Amino acid sequence: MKNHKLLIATGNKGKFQEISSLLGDYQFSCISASDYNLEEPIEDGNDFAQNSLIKAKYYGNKTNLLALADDSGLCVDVLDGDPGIHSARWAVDDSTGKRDFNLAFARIAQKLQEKAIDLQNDKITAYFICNLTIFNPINNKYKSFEGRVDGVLTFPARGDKGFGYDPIFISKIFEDKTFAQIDPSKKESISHRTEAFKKFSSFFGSADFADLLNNN
Ligand code: ITT
Repeated sequence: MKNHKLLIATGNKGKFQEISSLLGDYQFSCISASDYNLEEPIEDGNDFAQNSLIKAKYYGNKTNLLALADDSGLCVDVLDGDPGIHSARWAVDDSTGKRDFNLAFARIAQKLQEKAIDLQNDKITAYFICNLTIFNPINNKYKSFEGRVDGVLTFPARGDKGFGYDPIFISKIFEDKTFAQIDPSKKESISHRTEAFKKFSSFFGSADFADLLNNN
């Protein structure tokens, strides 16, 4: 039985779909943050965990609902982990304020070329991080879980599935296909979000989880 209302605290449709799919078999009835007309919170944390907590607290306190937030991004080793927590910002077109991931791909390619990286022949290692935080606004308790998936970047971008940086990322397991070229269920079998979610789901049933849900 779906006995807990859970706000999926994200405005990103790609994330919402993946998180809803991961939560499918569990005890939550999912509500989208997009159903509320809220401004986006300012994500001024120094890492994924801090930003994930900022979002979970913001949306949880605004709606009075148990909230699950996701802060995630792509980290490129040779760029010292960039774009990292700035992954969403690297896709913003300054002239329109809208997101265009082709811009983000071009920005990464340019930074790599400035470091004399050969986009076709060098192995450009990278990883995605996902930090999930669940926050209860009634008792102020929260818990965070982090996942990672390693791979390499490829240029030009390929594929039309997935979202965000998926068209330039190839996980070690799917050797030549980007995350945007494989079936979403295959991405779900290994992704950073799934890794974080596995840790989250192993928390279900624990005394700490019962404590987090306890509003008395
Ligand atoms: P919310 O803050 O509302 O959740 P957002 O898109 O702004 O939405 P982030 O601040 O966490 O989310 O930024 C994460 C960026 O990394 C964003 O541009 C995503 O598209 C990208 N990203 C995260 N997970 C991804 C994945 O699984 N595949 C591809 N890109 C991903």
